[in-house]
Amino acid sequence: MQTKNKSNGHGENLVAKDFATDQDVRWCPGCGDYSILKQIQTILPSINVPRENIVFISGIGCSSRFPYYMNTYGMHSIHGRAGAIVSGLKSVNPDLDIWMITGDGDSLSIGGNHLIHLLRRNFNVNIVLFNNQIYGLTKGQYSPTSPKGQVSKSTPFGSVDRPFNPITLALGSEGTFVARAIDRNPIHLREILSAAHDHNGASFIEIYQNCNVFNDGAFEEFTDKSLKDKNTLYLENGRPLLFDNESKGIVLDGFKPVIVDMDSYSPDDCWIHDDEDKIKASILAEFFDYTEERGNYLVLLEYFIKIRGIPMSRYSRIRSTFINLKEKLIWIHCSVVITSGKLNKA
Ligand SMILES: Cc1ncc(C[n+]2csc(CCOP(=O)(O)OP(=O)(O)O)c2C)c(N)n1
Ligand code: SF4
Repeated sequence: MQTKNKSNGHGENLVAKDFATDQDVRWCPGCGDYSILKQIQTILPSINVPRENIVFISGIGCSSRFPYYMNTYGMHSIHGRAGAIVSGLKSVNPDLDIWMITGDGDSLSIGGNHLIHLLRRNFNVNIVLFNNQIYGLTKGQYSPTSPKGQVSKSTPFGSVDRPFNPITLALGSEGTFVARAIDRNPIHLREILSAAHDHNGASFIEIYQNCNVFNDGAFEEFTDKSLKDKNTLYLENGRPLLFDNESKGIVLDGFKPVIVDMDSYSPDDCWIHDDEDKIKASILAEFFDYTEERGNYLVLLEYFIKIRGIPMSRYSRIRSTFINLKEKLIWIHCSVVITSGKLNKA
């Protein structure tokens, strides 16, 4: 992974630690958030964007403390509203490189409405959703991704709700880049973050993140040494769907994916991943999600889809009118963003 930036527009050679602040990181020891912070700081020197053009915007939650730890501009905003702020900022200043940091409670519960419209509008921004299947900051209530039956402080007898699958939600919201990664696989996570940044449109990454205090081991099937190969399939564009050291594969029986033993099949029989095929992405995301009926829980990592959408551009036309009409309002809004940044200029 390249960590040096050849040129960031100012002839600076930045490295990962240039993106760290002097703030004490206040996550619990062992929290998966640390890995995500580290991987984002690691890829930023290679994205070729000056630091003063980078903005991290979050809502509220443990994950949403993220902008404090980034030596870029940033805003730790209001619970669930990061999507609205990201949309507003990108529409008035399309040149900014905007990253939205959010949690499963923040963006799938109170902020669900903003998230789906941010995806639908396809602004060229990066949305990073830390999914720990719990509300961490408010000490362990169940969230919209908690599995049915989850015992938590707010569901002492087990949750009766059916969880969202963030991937099918993003696909259904017309997402043009939809991917899943996990905190415990840093190499893969960095690849996905870089690919998301390269995508011209709204990139959505769900990251499985362990909350070791309130929901420890939620993703153990995909991190435990003896289990992870059996349960994890890495999608690769143009490649057959193989996993468990290529001993298992996936073939299509009509429209139904079926897991097969590769003793009796060849890779040519398998489903070939096409990351521009939205219908197949939806089948993959739907079929391999956990359901009581199906009982299987094979997780798919990598991007499900990377299609060329039309990034939001008509807003730039509206923008000039808006600025003329509401100049003062725009300036108030922008100054909030700018003064809450923590860019330590060298
Ligand atoms: C309007 C509003 N409602 C509720 C809250 C309380 N609250 C703060 S964080 C949070 C949940 C955060 O969960 P998640 O997004 O999963 O983030 P995590 O802490 O797990 O990273 C809630 C309900 C709030 N701060 N503001
Ligand atoms: S409560 Fe959970 S999500 Fe929050 S910092 Fe601690 S381990 Fe991380």
